[in-house]
Amino acid sequence: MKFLLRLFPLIIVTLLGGITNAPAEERTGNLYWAPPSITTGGDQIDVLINFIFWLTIAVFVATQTVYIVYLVKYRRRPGHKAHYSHGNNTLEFWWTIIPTAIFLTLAIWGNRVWHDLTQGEIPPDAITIDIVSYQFGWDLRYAGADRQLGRGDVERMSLENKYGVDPEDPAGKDDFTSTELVIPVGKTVQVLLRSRDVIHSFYVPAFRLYQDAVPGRTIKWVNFTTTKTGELEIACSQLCGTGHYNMKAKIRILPVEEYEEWYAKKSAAVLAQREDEMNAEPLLASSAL
Ligand SMILES: [Cu+2]
Repeated sequence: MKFLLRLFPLIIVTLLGGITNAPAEERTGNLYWAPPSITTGGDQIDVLINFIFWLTIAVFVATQTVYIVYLVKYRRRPGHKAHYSHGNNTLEFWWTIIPTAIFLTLAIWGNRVWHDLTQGEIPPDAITIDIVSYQFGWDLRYAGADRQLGRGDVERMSLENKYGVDPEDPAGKDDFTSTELVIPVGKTVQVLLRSRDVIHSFYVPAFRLYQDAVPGRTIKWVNFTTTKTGELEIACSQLCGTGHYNMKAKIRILPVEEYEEWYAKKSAAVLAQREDEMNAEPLLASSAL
């Protein structure tokens, strides 16, 4: 108990530090709706969401109107006797058929949109990025100079091997990591989504994208193509622990040339680092003797 009490000020300071370190970006326009979609498939989701929204409004207005009309029309008054209804087969038929048809339509429509956006063919020049979530942040891995991501395996993940990289796979030797998601505009990005600890969620409203990252699984169906450059944030939308509110990563959508420049710089840095390590090894070996 005493130990906990001693720890208390530290916990408070940590929490306050966390809060002040996380100033949310203030939204100025479009406060009551989702931010504009900037992915090629985003419109399909918007049409569906708008349809459900307006349908809900229409049903709400219709049912509330009937409710109010009946309240007034059949209110208790002297000289009016209550009428007991024993059901109406025609009415029951229609109020079963219409909602069933609406729900079936939404289910099939939603399923088709989901299929289109997740199961479509991924172009061969798509960029594959390994995104690993953890309490409380995101680790990203790019393929490096050979444009081939080294094999990553959830079974091999540990604190030392954050991406579960296979040390035998030569394709992984030049992979580089990043703390921000940098992508070129107009190119398809395929995400390999994983989690090291608890369930997190990769959520980018402007991409119309929301996918849980589940420990022990590699989710391969997340892919998107952006239509605009700009800066955004990845948010985690699963309450994953005490630092959940601060779980974010920057997204930078760059023109292709700028992206290639960034990519070349990152690849070169990792190659130089590898070379240094290789040169250092014999030295270490001789000093050990
Ligand atoms: Cu999280």
